[in-house]
Amino acid sequence: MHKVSDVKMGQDILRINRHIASENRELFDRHGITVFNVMGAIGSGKTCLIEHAIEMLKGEYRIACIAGDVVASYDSERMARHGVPVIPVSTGKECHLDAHFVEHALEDVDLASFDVLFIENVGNLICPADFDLGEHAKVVVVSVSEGDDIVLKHPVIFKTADLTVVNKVDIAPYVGASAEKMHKDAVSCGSSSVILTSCRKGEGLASWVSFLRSVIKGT
Ligand SMILES: Nc1nc2c(ncn2[C@@H]2O[C@H](COP(=O)(O)OP(=O)(O)OP(=O)(O)O)[C@@H](O)[C@H]2O)c(=O)[nH]1
Ligand SMILES: [Mg+2]
Repeated sequence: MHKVSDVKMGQDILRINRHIASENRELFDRHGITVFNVMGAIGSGKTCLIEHAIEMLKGEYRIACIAGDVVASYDSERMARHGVPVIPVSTGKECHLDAHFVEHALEDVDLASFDVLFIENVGNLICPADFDLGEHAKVVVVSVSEGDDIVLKHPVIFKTADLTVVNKVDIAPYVGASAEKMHKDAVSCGSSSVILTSCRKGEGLASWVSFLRSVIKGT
């Protein structure tokens, strides 16, 4: 027979995570590194947006990436093709990164060798919202192909977002989705700022980079 007791696991895990995240943030600040936590739906375009960001910013800043995924090698290879160091973090079965994963990923890395760190989180609109990684800005990416009710179905993550990116607007007419509705919904959920993009057509990428620059200069 098992004894049933009242163990509040979730609370402890989140408290410990907040503690490690604040240590990560102190470390980043000490080294002058600006960190972006790029969260969002599976296949919404997180890696594509990071690849564009690397191309547009690598002349000005030294960039590094953490590619977090259940199997991280695919995205890390894509990022590395742009000539930046990438640390793959394969979570196995975990559906989000936590601050401890990030702490370990950076153990053997020279923190003086880069100024900007992109962390691609595992594709998921639920659990990543609970786990601070020590970043300076949270970005949430969705695309029109998830359906234009996706934002209202996952309000918590959009509430935490410093920026929501509604991507793949080029295919909105073909999937019967309204990118404008998604924009309005993200604002109503509390997202600080929202942009519409198409990585395929290059639309909105200037706004994407201008958001990144504003965070980098503000930290
Ligand atoms: N039509 C269209 N396709 C896009 C756009 N952005 C990305 N894609 C395609 O969507 C697919 C997924 O893009 P990724 O960048 O891998 O998406 P992701 O969010 O990183 O995916 P996961 O890491 O697997 O969750 C790829 O085939 C991209 O080429 C876009 O703006 N328009
Ligand atoms: Mg990806």
